[in-house]
Amino acid sequence: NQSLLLLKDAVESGAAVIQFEQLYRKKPGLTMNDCRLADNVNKNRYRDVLPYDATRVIIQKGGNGDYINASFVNMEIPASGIVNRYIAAQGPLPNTAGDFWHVIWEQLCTTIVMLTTTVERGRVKCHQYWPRPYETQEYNRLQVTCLREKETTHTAYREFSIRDKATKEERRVSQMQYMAWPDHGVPEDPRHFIDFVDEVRKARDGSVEPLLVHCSAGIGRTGVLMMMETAACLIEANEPVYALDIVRTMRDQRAQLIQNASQYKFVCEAILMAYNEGLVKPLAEYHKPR
Ligand code: PTR
Ligand code: PTR
Repeated sequence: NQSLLLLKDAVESGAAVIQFEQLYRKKPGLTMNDCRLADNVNKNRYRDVLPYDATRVIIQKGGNGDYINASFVNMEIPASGIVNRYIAAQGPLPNTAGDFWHVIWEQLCTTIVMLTTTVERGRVKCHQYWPRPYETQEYNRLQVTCLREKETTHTAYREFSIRDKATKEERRVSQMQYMAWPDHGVPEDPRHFIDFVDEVRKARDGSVEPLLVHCSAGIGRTGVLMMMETAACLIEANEPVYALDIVRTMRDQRAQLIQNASQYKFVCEAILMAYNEGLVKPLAEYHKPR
């Protein structure tokens, strides 16, 4: 894969980081007005991290207005015909946790990928928006129950049922949390991260619904994960991986994705590692009996 040889050179020479820093963080000409309306400002965790009007996720029947700080991001894998769909979101606030569950319900999400802990170095990064094991919490029309929870050193897996009180319809949603990754930083171990992204790909496989990815602001760590999954799919499809184009395509849909050069360098190195060590497994292999 010629593009990866070029990427390797660019990472090693430092050119990759320089090119990354020259990219726009926000696509010129796209408006961000709805997020600034009086009813919506207190639904943003950070004043400087906002969704474009064009790609923001609109809540239909949440009961608390139609705004949430979340964006649709679609990443196409040419040739294979696959479009990986995402909703990139900030970590819910106490006043937006209900809106968050309504998005999951309305957009038919089956998997939540959480890339932050609720508190980091004494600061709240994300509201604990889900109920504890075996407990149920109500969010407007929706009743959410935590069915199970399994923690490892770096990750936590939880399963929820969501029930619409009006229609009695019930669905399952799983949450995969990666815990070894402070904001503004990079994961402690690229291998753990590559394995985690592999788990995410397995969880997504076969479903066309958007994967809901969030961290604290919904730009840094969320962008790294989306880029890694996109690159893994491109490698699998034998398509070139043009790293800067991936960032640009993502930022045309949510501003500032991938927060800093160290995160960009990290994800480029993880992509190269995954490729060189054959860590990207064809998705078909997951379905073989073990
Ligand atoms: N810049 C942030 C704001 O505008 O709200 C404040 C902020 C600063 C938030 C640092 C998070 C920060 O990260 P850390 O908790 O890692 O210092
Ligand atoms: N104003 C905050 C800051 O610059 O610190 C916004 C911010 C916070 C940006 C966290 C990115 C952050 O990281 P992540 O998107 O990975 O949660």
